[in-house]
Amino acid sequence: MSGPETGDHLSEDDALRLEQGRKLFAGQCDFIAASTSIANLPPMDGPEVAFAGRSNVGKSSLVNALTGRKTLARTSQTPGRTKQLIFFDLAQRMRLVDLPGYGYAKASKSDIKTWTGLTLAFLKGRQTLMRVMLLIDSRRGVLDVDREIMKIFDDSAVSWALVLTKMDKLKKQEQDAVIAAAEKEAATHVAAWPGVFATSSEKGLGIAELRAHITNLSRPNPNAMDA
Ligand SMILES: Nc1nc2c(ncn2[C@@H]2O[C@H](COP(=O)(O)OP(=O)(O)OP(=O)(O)O)[C@@H](O)[C@H]2O)c(=O)[nH]1
Ligand SMILES: [Mg+2]
Repeated sequence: MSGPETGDHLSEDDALRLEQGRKLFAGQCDFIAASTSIANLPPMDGPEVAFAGRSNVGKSSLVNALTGRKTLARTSQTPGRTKQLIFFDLAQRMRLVDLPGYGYAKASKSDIKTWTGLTLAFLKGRQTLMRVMLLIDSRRGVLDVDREIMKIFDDSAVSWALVLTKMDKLKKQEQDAVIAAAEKEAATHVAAWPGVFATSSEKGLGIAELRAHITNLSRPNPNAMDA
C-alpha cells in the first residue's frame, strides 16, 4: 500500500477511513504501563496493535509519528533503547504496544534473553492482540532474523502486517523495488496482511494509511455519528 493519501483521487470510502484514522489518533493518548515481565503486563482490556522489528528499525519513532507526539515513545540513536513493553491507550478504543527490538548484537546475552522471552510470551499469549506490525528497514529489506519472527507469528497464528520504515532514505526507484520485494515476501505467509505499508516517520509518508488500518481494528467510537 503505497498509500491512497498520496493520490489526488480518493474514493469516498478511502477518504472516510483516513478521516476516522486521523480522528482516533488526534484524540486522547495516554501511557498505561511499561512491563518488564509477564507478571506485570496490564490486564487484557480491548484491542491491541503491537510494533515489532529489529533494534533501531524505527518502532518508537513510528508510534510517535502515528500519534503526532514527538516524545511519547522514547527513541534513540542507540539501538536497544526500548527495553520494556510500553503500552499506550488511544481514547479507550485501541492500545499501541511499543516492543523492544530484536537482533541487537551488542546487548548482553542475559538482556537479550529477557527481552526476547518476554516479547515472545506476549506475542503468543495475548488474546487481545489484533495485529502485529512487523517493521522492516527499507534500506535493508527483509533479513533472515525477520523471517524467524515471521515463522513464529505464523506458527502461533498471530496476524501480522509488514511496514517498511525510513523510506525517506531511498530514491524513488529504490522505493518501488523494496515495496515489490516486501509484497512478494508477505504473499508467501498465510497469517500476513496481503500488502505493505511504506512509511517514513520523518516525512509522514504512509502514516495516514497506517492510522486508518489500525483504526479499523479498534473499538467503535461511542460518540461518533459517522462510526
Ligand atoms: N530518516 C529517518 N530516520 C528514522 C525514521 N524512523 C526512525 N528513524 C531514526 O532511527 C533511529 C532509531 O529509531 P527508534 O524509533 O528509536 O527505533 P526503535 O525500533 O524503537 O529502536 P529500539 O527501541 O532500540 O529497538 C533514530 O535515530 C530515529 O531518528 C524515518 O522514518 N526516517
Ligand atoms: Mg524503541
